[in-house]
Amino acid sequence: MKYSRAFRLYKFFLFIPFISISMFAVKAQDSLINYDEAKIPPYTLPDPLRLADGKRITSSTEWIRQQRPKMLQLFADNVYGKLPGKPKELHFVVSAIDSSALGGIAIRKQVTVFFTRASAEPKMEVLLYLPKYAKAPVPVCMGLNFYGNQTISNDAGIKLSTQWAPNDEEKHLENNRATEASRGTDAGKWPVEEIIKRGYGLATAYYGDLEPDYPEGWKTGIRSTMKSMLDINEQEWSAMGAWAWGLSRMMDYLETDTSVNAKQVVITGHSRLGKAALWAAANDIRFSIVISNNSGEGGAALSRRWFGETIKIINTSFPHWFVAKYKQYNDNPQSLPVDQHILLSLMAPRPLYVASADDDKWADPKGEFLSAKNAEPVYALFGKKGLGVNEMPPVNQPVGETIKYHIRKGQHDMTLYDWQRYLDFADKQFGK
Ligand code: GTR
Repeated sequence: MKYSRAFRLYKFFLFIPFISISMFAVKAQDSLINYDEAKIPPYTLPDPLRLADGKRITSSTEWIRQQRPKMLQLFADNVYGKLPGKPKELHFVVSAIDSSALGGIAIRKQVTVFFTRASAEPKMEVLLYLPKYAKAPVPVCMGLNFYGNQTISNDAGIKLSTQWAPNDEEKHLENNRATEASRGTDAGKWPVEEIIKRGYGLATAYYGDLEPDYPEGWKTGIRSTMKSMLDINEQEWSAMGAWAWGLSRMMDYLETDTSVNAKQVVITGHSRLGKAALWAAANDIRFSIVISNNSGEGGAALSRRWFGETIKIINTSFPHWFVAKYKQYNDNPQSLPVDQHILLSLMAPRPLYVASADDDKWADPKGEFLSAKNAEPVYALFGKKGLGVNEMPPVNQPVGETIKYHIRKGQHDMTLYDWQRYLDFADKQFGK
């Protein structure tokens, strides 16, 4: 997104007139924002290898059997909430196929993922592009989008989203709905042709299909509509949980599509959707490569480092993103039993790419780097190499092996540069 963080926060407060937190709350937070390395108080990160009884684990088997489930549980209890499984009545309807999309290089499928037997709400619309001339099932990159499937490309065949969307002049979302003019307005984040030409498919869905992104969104999203089906109360999970859950349902569909190599699915997400992707991948090991693009606070960045966005700020601006208990750590991130390097450790031994942008101070690029760095001990249990450096690399110079990191020149965004690095990484990991 091109707007500054402050402006986008401002817009967020504007489009929800009934929001209880006033603009003054944002102003009051200014003093809570730090961009000075010298002012960061010392902090100690929890050790992912230390068991509750003080012993340290030394093998991948101990990690998988003993420590990993405990760490995952700590994130569920304190940060993201419970994550329910697949609903019994889940089913898919391929509603449209174009076998000559994007000027003839791709097949476009539009698939409705129904969460219940009834062919009505609640559902998620998945847009899938596949390289047309593939000789075998293809690897697929997947992730949620911010404004509706039609915004990711100018392809006129994409169905317009019918869900609630935030009003946005630049994206042409009006009266909380998509308009024809919204087509392709977020295409900069989705270089579909490039992905297809590299031999990958692309699957995406609008995150608002799962839960509209505002504090009361749970009332119309899956946390309410799927409540009895999933046997979970609305407040036992979070908006982040709802979005992560949708990513796993998208994976459920991909597993049924014979054109897709479901063993080679790359999960990705930008910013808040990067946070959702990380939470999805921590829970669901079917995602074989995990990519965090500028996910920041509550995503890849360390919470204990006082730089840019903080737990308190994120919980105040977006009270619905995480569970209520997370607010207990607003003034004391040190007391959180986990930190985000442990979330990244939950990806092990799968290849993990963490990316920052140098103008994206709000997301704390260094905190993202250090988080990836501190996931190395868990990867080492599997004999996997991490970043291989101790200092942040210069801009546009990726480092690392199974854990990779780059800091791109520029703003908070997901650009062609980022995608090219991710595809290079996937090629290497998949031996392409
Ligand atoms: C910001 C929020 C960030 C990030 C971002 C985005 O306003 O503070 O944590 O998620 O939104 O999603 O673009």
